[in-house]
Amino acid sequence: MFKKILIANRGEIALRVIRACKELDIGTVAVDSEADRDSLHVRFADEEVCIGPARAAESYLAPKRIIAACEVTGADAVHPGYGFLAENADFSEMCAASNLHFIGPTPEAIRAMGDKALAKKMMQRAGVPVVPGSDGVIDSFDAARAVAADVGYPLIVKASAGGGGRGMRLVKVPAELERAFSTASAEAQAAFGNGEVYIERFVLRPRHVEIQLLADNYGQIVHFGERDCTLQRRHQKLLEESPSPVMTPALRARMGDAAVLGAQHVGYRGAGTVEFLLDDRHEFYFMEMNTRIQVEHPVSEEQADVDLIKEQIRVAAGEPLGYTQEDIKWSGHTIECRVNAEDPERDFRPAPGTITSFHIPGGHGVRVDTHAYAGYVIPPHYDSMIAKLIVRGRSREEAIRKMRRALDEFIIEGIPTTIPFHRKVLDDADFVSGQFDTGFVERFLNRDTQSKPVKV
Ligand code: MV4
Repeated sequence: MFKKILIANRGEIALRVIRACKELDIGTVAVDSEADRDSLHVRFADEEVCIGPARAAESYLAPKRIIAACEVTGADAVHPGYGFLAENADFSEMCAASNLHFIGPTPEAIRAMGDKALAKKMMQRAGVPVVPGSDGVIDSFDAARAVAADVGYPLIVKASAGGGGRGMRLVKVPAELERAFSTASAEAQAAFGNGEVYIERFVLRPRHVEIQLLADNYGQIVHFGERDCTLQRRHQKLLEESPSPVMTPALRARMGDAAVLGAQHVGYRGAGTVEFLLDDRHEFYFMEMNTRIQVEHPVSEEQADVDLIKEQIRVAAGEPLGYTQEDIKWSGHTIECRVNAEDPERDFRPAPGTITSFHIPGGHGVRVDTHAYAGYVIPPHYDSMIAKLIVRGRSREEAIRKMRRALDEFIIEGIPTTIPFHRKVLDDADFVSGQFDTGFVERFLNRDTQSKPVKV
């Protein structure tokens, strides 16, 4: 097992990893920027190294500074968390070259899944359902026109180097194709230094459902069921839940098997997530694979009663899984609300500042993952998420009631947060029914008046 892990991240995820390390008797090194010296991850780690100024490019995104911090402290492994360097194949190679274990998949897997067109091809070859479209990237408008005639409209042009909603163009009619193809490619070239694009049929009113995976170094892979992340705004997830309100045991088995099959095909190791689009006919299609632990991992932890970070560290250290798919059981219902320092009344504008009072909800089935506290100053340089509120109940109805109660108890003063937004969503008839798609949040926000709160 590792002796000392350096956590190359900040905020709640840094704290989350430190907690797992403590329970595994592994030493911890926190790194921080000059803007994060008062952060809780620094307080709770065994050691701290300040790696640079507030600007992420000179601190959390600076591979050399992080590797230097490992060398001075004698850390033997690096946990990248999510964001920052978590899906940077070059960084994982630099770690290996410095005799450091990067806690994550191989650089080859990170690279392959980061190339969205290649990832889709590999998944298709493995037998995972994909959205009908071009066979890989398209290099001319003539080729695009030929594919479009086959695929039909509406269609979507996606950047190979994009992902997470970046570099996409919806094309409703043939007349829009040429512009969409050239602007998508030019934008991708400017944003990612790679102008390659591919084409897919546009799946109407889908849900976003993803499968949590864990693979050891010996080819054993299990899944921990799904998370429904349909509730998003501009590709930012706001609320996640498990099970998906539209899931059936048969669909879960098929989706879980598909995700495991795809991961086996790419020789996957570690924790990962396969994202699917799910249409209204219960057909699902591979969307992307995330080669990191995700923000919403606690939903699966609560649902399947597992500490995914500890498991991720164990398999990275070379331990075999030690259990099979049949050993994994899920029960009840889990919901997570992301609490962001943003003003829902002002287009969710980030609102950093000082938290003057902070009271965390508690009670049975309530979990809060946060690095914030009363008096904490939220720096303006990073992500605006300050807490995750996770509740579980025996049923979706019980979880909704518990979430309403917990949101009412969560007191944060000094800055605006997304708590009032979540509270309204939890009263919404369409949310409560479970019958919604990725357009829910936009429709909800554009409504003149909120519908009467519904009981569950
Ligand atoms: C799609 C799609 C419809 N059809 N692909 C958005 C994020 C990126 N991972 C892919 N995305 C989409 N791809 C096809 N062929 C609709 C979306 C999409 C979406 C997906 C999941 C959650 C929210 C979304 C919001 C808008 C568009």
